[in-house]
Amino acid sequence: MEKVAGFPRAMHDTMTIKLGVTCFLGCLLILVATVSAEDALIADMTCRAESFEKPIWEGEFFPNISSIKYEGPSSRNPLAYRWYNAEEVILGKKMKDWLRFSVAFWHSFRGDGGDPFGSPTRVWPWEDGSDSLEMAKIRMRANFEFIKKLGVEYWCFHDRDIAPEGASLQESNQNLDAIIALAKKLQEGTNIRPLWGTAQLFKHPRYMHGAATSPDVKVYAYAAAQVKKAMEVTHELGGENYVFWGGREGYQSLLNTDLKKELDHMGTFFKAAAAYKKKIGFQGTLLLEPKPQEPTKHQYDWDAATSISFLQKYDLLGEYKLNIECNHATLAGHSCFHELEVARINGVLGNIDANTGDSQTGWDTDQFLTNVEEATLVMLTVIKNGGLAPGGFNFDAKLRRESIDVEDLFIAHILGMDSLARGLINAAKLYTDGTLSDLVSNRYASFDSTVGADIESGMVDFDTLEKYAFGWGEPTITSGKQELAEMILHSYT
Ligand code: XUL
Ligand code: CO
Repeated sequence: MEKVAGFPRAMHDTMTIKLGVTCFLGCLLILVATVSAEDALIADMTCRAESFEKPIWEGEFFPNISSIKYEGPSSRNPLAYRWYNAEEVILGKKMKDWLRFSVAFWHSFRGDGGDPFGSPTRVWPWEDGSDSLEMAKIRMRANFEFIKKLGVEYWCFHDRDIAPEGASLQESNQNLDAIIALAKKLQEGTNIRPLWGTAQLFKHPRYMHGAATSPDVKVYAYAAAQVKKAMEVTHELGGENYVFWGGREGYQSLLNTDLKKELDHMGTFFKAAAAYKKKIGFQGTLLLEPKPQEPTKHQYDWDAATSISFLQKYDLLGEYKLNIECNHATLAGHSCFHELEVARINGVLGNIDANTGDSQTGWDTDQFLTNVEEATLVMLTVIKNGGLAPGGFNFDAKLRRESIDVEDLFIAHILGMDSLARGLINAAKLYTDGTLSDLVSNRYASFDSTVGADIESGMVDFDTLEKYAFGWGEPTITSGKQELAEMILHSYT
């Protein structure tokens, strides 16, 4: 670990920034007060020396943690992978290409452990707690060191979590440009790129009635301008997708809401976004992220099926896919497997926000997905989908409020990555073995007959079906074999 003046490099640099301010005030006090000439001189020299130091944190942010390596399932090292072996080939593809892991900037670098009942618990060592541009630059450097040490290649961001909101839209755009320039520099010579970017259209009070679904045309325009800029910078950084999560696109009361108008506005907004994507030559996939509620009581992108029918109605199906988040799936009363399968069979499975909820907690806890059976089912869908590229797995997941060490941030990601890697290994065996898919196809075997094939191609009318029903008589009932299906799944988890 590099040390400067007896402190780890990173700690020293933060102190330099803080000292810069305290020194200035301290200098004045000491020089004005009646202290010895020697004390005043020492104070003056210290202050000069400190104020000449560049107030930029350029040292290591995680000095005690080196690059995370694969050590295999028997390892007991919490800072090593047990299952995620990036180069290992599974069903003809490297693990890293099946999984395409991404770090979510907002949780990892803006999350502070605060919840509706309590104050923040977590202050990363480099944080000064401000929303300044300088602090934003420091965080971006920390993000890149973290990504490199984890050995992943993607990160995801909202415009406003990487750069502070300014006094005007123009100033916000300038702040964003400054951070994007730095991120671009940090990406140079690496394979690191954004998996996706997005605009934060839910935090600022202007969006309290919605963004694309706001009743105020000025808010609609502001949101469009924000998306325009966020899409431009995602493109500039070589981002592979662009996400729309409509946190405020819904209602709190249907009594004051024109449902049709709001949905129509959302449709036109998404049409304009798709047109703008083409205009700037952005090749990334546009993704809608369904969530039923929270923060609003009803969000329009309720679940995969609702979002697909919305895309169909507004003729957007060719332009958009879905970003399925597991905790959003459970909030909608589904399993993650259900949402993924609905997206897959409709050809719109674009990306996964990998997280999970807590069965005893009713809200979006955004925990890291660590349940191996759930991970196996998630990966079974991904295998059937032929992978997710250009999408991947974004860890839209946060540390619990009580986890406050930088080491916890690594451990959480390592466990999340290992769980999905283990899920991939299990799902590949389950898929190759074929017992489960045979069980499923056997249930539908009667449709393999000539009559069945004719029915499936829509050639048989009700009169003909009635004739068959009279002739065949009472159908014999057969077992659904759910327990056997579960037994097969368990034999691979
Ligand atoms: C909120 C959520 C968002 C989106 C991006 O529940 O999942 O972080 O993923 O706006
Ligand atoms: Co999400």
